[in-house]
Amino acid sequence: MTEIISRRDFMKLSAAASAAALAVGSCLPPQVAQAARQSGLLNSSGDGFIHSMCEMCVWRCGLVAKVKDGRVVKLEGNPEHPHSHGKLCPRGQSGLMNTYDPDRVLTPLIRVGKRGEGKFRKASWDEALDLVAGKMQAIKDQFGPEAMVFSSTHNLSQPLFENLLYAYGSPNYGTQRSLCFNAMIVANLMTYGMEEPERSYENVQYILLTGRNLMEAISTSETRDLSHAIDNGVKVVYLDPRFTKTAAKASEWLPIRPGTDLAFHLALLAILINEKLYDVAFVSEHTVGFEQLAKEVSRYTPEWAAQITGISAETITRIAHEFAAAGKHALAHNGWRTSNFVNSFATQRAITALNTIVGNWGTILFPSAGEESGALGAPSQPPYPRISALRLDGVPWKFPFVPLKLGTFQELRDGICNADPYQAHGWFISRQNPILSLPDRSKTLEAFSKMDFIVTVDIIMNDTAWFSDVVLPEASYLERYDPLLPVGDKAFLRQPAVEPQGESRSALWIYKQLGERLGLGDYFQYTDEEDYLRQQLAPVGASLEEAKVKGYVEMPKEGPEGPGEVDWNTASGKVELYSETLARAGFAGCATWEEPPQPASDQFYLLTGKVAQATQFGTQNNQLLHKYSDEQRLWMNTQAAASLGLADGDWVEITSQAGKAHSQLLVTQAIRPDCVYLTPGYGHLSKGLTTAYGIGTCDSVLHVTYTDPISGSQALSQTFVSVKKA
Ligand SMILES: Nc1nc2c(c(=O)[nH]1)N[C@H]1C(S)=C(S)[C@@H](COP(=O)(O)OP(=O)(O)OC[C@H]3O[C@@H](n4cnc5c(=O)[nH]c(N)nc54)[C@H](O)[C@@H]3O)O[C@H]1N2
Ligand SMILES: Nc1nc2c(c(=O)[nH]1)N[C@H]1C(S)=C(S)[C@@H](COP(=O)(O)OP(=O)(O)OC[C@H]3O[C@@H](n4cnc5c(=O)[nH]c(N)nc54)[C@H](O)[C@@H]3O)O[C@H]1N2
Ligand code: SF4
Ligand SMILES: [Mo]
Repeated sequence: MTEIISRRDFMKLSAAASAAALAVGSCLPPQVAQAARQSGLLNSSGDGFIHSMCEMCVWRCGLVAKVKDGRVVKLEGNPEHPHSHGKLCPRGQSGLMNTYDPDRVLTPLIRVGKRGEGKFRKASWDEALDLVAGKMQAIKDQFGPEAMVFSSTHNLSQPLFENLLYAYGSPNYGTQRSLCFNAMIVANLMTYGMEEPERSYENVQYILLTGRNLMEAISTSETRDLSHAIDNGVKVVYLDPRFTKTAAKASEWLPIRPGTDLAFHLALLAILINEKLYDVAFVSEHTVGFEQLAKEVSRYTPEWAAQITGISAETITRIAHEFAAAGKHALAHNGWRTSNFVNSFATQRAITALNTIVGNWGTILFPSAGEESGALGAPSQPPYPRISALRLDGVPWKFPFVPLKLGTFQELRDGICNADPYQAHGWFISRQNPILSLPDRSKTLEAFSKMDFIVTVDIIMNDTAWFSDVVLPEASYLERYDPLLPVGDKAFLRQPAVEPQGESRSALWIYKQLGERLGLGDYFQYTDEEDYLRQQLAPVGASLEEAKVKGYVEMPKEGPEGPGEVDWNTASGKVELYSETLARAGFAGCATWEEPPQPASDQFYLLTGKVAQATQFGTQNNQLLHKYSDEQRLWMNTQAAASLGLADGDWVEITSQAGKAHSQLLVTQAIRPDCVYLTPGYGHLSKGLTTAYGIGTCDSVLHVTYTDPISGSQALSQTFVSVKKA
């Protein structure tokens, strides 16, 4: 079967693939309808409701899928899920078209043309898996396991992906976290000894949001909590160079100069400390390093911060007093994707210090129950082989504070390009679209060109799949099982609502097949997906049948921790406002001003930021969401446009140190005059995305790679561009 696939044939292929049933392996997909009927979820004509989890973003809200005649016809929120509370966001409601996207890849594909040309032939699973395992083994034998790079963005089958990579023996694991929230995570680890505290809005009276655009960059539960707080009259101060939907809902919008949030927070710390407006008892009982912090910040006056941030000294002083008056009921939100500048780690340290000195632990902040799967079981497996090879991204020798497992993805990519400290030869990618999500797309394509072999697991022909040698089709989230996800005192189930289309298979199945072919079967000791879930459920004493009916099982409860009981997992066992560990490594021990670079007078800061109708670089081909998406335009301030002689709707050329792009202009007051903004997720390269291809421009073409030396985060607002009429 050597069919060459052109763009036109692509849809035909997807349909044709579902006809060819290939018998492979030991764990065939479950007969969904039959199983659901036996559990009483579907009636005799195959209609009913199945509880499962959304996967349109990483928040994974609980959902209820309405099934009719073997098709999902409607998705609703599961009222018992702590994220969705019975409601899904627009992306979640559009999840049907994730499954019924006409561009779904429904059979394994093997490249036959040049990379990026989009010519593939269909293959059986046996052929594709043998090929992938064979290439991986050959790379390992010739160059060592470190020559194979693995990358994946947070997903439920990731523990099995990690089994594959660590059992294979590679240190090179790239995740989205350095593009996302490493700055926050590493600052929290250095301050509190935990990745991310839980935030409760129940007792909040004052909220300071630093670029956390919760009304568009949605996390359903927290977006709802913020909305309720606003309804209840809680004051919300929002810092963002753009007037976003959150700015529109906030009590006060402060269009701060990009990269200067650190100065703003240092000035707040100075006022609270100099005027003794902090929680003395909490500070003396639970923290170390207050004296060093007080000494450091005393020089950061509101007047000093005003000329840096563009926010007046009066406003800064007023906000400091309001924040202090709310005391332990005040929240300085540390944001998620605050990796805006190379000083983001320092900014995050200042934010953690502000929360600490008002003593909001136990009122607003709590230790995270997280996604700890401790109470769940897992198949037994041998220990991983010892990995002695260096990572390609310089963690830990160049980046001593980046946790080994998180790594820094953009540096890993540069390590590939520069063969530093050695040449990588293969790349295994799952549920990730690095061609668009990494900064500087031409560098990412260069890294791809260095590879002897690239394999991608996806559900559609995303840009990364388009540039791969083998594409392995995962069943969509409405068609498959995944490992259980603990949320609070429950473990939630993803189960198939409908049969997987074509030859698509769960990742649990795909990784096991590859593991077995690589002689690593001991790391995949489950017969099929249901067996894996039963092994997870065994210690909890709950049955899979119960999970299928309710969509979750109860987990053993842990009591709530008050501030006195929090287990600060830091070197001192307390909250570290000053860190000896950081100081010993030659970094500032506490939050200290670090001057960010600035654009030249004829340049702009290039901002990026989420919109409610899309998730990252993976949903633009969803036909429902596409219908409701805005046209992508380059936002430019009215005054700036006038001074360049540009008008609304003009086509412009945008140039950075990394590349060039073209866009139509949106002239607006909703952005600072020194900034421009592009919505990410446009400018797809894959012609296999028949809905999204050819629309808009890719902001990653422009992004220059800059890495925060402490947290390893990519500085996504630190790209400066010039704009002229095209
Ligand atoms: N609808 C939707 N929701 C999502 C996602 C999605 O793709 N779509 N993605 C999810 C993920 S993975 C994440 S990480 C979160 C991200 O959640 P957020 O971090 O809230 O989202 P972003 O839009 O990346 O960035 C927020 C804002 O930061 C502003 N900004 C840029 N530079 C600066 C600066 O220097 N200072 C300040 N104060 N602001 C600045 C931008 O203008 C932008 O409006 O959203 C999650 N939720
Ligand atoms: N310019 C710019 N760059 C950014 C950001 C930005 O705002 N602007 N945001 C940054 C942030 S916060 C993050 S988190 C990263 C995210 O960027 P990535 O980590 O690359 O993640 P996504 O873009 O969400 O890519 C998800 C991929 O998974 C595929 N997919 C969807 N469902 C499934 C499934 O069920 N199974 C499998 N196997 N695949 C599936 C999609 O088709 C898509 O190809 O990007 C970062 N980069
Ligand atoms: S926030 Fe929206 S897209 Fe994300 S999991 Fe929830 S419903 Fe799905
Ligand atoms: Mo993210």
